Amino acid sequence: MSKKDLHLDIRGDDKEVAVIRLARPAKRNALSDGLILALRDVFENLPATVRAAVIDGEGEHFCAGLDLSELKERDAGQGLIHSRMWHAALERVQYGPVPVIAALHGAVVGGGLELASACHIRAADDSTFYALPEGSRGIFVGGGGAVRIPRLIGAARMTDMMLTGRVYNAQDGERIGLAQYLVPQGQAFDKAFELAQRVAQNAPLTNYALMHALPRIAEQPADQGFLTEALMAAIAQSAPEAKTRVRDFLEGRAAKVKKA
Ligand code: 1HE
Repeated sequence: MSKKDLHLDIRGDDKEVAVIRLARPAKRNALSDGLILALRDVFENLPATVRAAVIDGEGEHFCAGLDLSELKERDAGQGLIHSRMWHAALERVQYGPVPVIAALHGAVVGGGLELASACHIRAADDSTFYALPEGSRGIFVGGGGAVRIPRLIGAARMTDMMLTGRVYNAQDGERIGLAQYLVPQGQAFDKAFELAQRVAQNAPLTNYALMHALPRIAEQPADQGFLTEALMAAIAQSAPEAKTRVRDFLEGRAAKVKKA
């Protein structure tokens, strides 16, 4: 691995979008330890101009999951540490500095689906397919998938995927909530980049609330969730940027919501 397997490119007029590309196409972007650590490092060191990120994969597949060639020599203790390493890295994706949009195509399997599920939005093209082959390899998810994937599609569907090896195609994946956007083959990156540019225009505090407060509120008992929501709302609306944006709307300078 190392950084040669993970490319970072800062784009946009204001250098506001980080494009992070898994670049091991010969191994279908399988996630070696080095690649997982590089992902963690990249999210810990994004330039201050960056307001949103895109993750995609080079070649025909987004990601083939865990690099199975590194699995064979690990004992139980090492396996535990390894899984916690994935957790730490994917937590930097989910709870890092900026919203992350996954551009999906081809295989999104095993740890690849775990990575995609740590992102905030998933845009898939028609070639995408989703699977959790851990079941047939005699192993289990270890990159946070058992926590994040049921929150996207429900524990029943995840259980079915792992027990039976069921593969979802792009259309069914979008239908059940694995992706929020479905576009023709070859267009996932463009869609994800367009979304990232849109997300980058939001007030940073709104994006922060969506990344850091909303998932916690959604897990809280309603009574606590309402209070956390109120606290977050009060903080967000007190920001000078919120006041400017609301004034811009009231004085006719901001875009209206258009019918879909
Ligand atoms: C790999 C891996 C990998 C490919 N680790 N080397 N993930 C899986 O069980 C999925 C395993 N991979 C596949 O099912 C297929 O490779 C794909 C459907 C993704 C792509 O198929 P294809 O025909 O395009 O490629 P290929 O010929 O199978 O693979 C090309 C090369 O990549 C080949 O190596 P080569 O040296 O023979 O050229 C493959 O061995 C290699 N390769 N996938 C290592 N995953 C935190 S826990 C997470 C647990 C998991 O993720 S388990 C699920 C692992």
